Amino acid sequence: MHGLTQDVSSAGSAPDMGEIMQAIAEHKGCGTSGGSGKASCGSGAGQGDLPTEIWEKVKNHPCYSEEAHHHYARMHVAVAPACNIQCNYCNRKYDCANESRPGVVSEKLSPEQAAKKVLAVASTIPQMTVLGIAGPGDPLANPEKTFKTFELISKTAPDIKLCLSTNGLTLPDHVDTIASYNVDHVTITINMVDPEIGAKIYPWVFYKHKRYTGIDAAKILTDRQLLGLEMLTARGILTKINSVMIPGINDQHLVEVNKAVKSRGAFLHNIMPLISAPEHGTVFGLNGQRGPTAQELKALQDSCEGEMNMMRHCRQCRADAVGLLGEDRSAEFTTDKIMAMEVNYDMEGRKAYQAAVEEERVAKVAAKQEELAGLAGEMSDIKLLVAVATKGSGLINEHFGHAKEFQVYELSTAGAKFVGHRRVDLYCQGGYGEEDSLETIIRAINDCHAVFVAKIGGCPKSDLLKAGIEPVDQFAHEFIEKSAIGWFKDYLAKVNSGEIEHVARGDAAIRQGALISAA
Ligand code: CLF
Ligand code: SF4
Repeated sequence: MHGLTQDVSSAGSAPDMGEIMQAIAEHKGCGTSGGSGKASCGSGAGQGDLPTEIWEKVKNHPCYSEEAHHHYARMHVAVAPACNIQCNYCNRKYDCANESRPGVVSEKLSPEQAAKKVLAVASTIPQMTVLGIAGPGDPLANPEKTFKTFELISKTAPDIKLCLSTNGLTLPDHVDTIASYNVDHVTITINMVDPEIGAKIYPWVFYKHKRYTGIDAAKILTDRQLLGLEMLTARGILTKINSVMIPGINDQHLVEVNKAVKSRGAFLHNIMPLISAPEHGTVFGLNGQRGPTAQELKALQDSCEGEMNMMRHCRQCRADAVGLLGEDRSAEFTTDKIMAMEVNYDMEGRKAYQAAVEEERVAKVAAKQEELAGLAGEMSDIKLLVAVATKGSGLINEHFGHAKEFQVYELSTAGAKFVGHRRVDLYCQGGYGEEDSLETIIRAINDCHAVFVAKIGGCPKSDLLKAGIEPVDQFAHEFIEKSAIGWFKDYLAKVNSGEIEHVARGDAAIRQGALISAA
């Protein structure tokens, strides 16, 4: 099984990995397919698209591989409370908003409690493959606690990958320690490479015992972030860049950020929407700074995709998140509960479970390829979005009324491509439909032509139809991409025969409310 010991050996041959990383940086290698010019890699890259060494690192990391996120889970432990900078989208009462949704408060742990929690979760959720430290402040502003936690976990659960997310200010000071703990996935939040723009995002940074403000602060931050990135690349550590898209401040500039990080060997770029509401108490929230719409976010991600791998499945997790992305089980693992839990760390059982997951994955890819072959020769410029209710495993296996989010796929003659997700309020609360939540759902998926569900009641069905969104329940419990491609073939046939007219949909809303629940 892919374990840390294997990663150790690859991290040990750092010069080779450095070369590979450089090759990734130089490659615009996303092969284009079909007439669409669509990039075929990105976080959706598969085994054939990546060097073996890289594939081994990403294949069961739910954030670094879009495909893996349907099958594998991550967990965070909230061991790092302090922070050394101030972001205008952050309120320190809550978790670090560079990796979490605003308004979330995680339960803080000591490194020892964190190690126990990891064992408890790994015993219960065999597909949990990655442990991340992402707050609630900045992990590298709390280096003792962060590295002590990694040390304990690498001893007791050596098959779990270690992952870290940072604002980057002190990153260059810790790169060697990061490498020595075999942490081979690091996220840096980079929102600008121009200090003038940075001064609008960061009021201050605290560096070498001194507080800096304005352009001076932003200049120090960007220099340290880019230096840290280069140092990680030289050591063969995979890096993901998170950027918060802030309309009117850094939205256009993020294209430049994308180029800067790509040229320094970043593996993946994750452009996340600013989520900003007055009740979060942040500078941006109180100033009325808006977040992007779904179309604005997708357009920016699309424009960067020709340059490098884009992540579109980020859920802006809380600092104590547990489970598949989009399915947070942190409430099952509170400190009281884990301290009372019997831990049975069954490495063999975990391996067997993950082997079964791999078989399911292979079957899914084969089903998609088979259906895709049926699209060969179709000539059409139509591209449209569909929403899917899923509980994971790449299946349409969620009831419309139970969905807390919908995954969004773009369909074209090139196939089905994951392009995002939309969080919604549960439509079914206690077994009956709530009108307000249905309106919220329609706003969230208003840019989609259809919604695929395992089941749906008559009432929401007719309201969706009135809104121009086709509810599709005929593919219940089947693979998402295979079903979506099959439906799209029928759609094209109906357009070609004149039975229906293809009409473009409007924009959709990204939910902006205070997201304080675990889900
Ligand atoms: Fe955690 Fe981040 Fe590692 Fe993933 S989350 S430290 S890279 S294991 Fe993932 Fe969550 Fe998005 Fe982060 S979905 S917020 S990108
Ligand atoms: Fe808040 Fe994270 Fe920014 Fe620190 S780095 S101010 S915790 S969002």
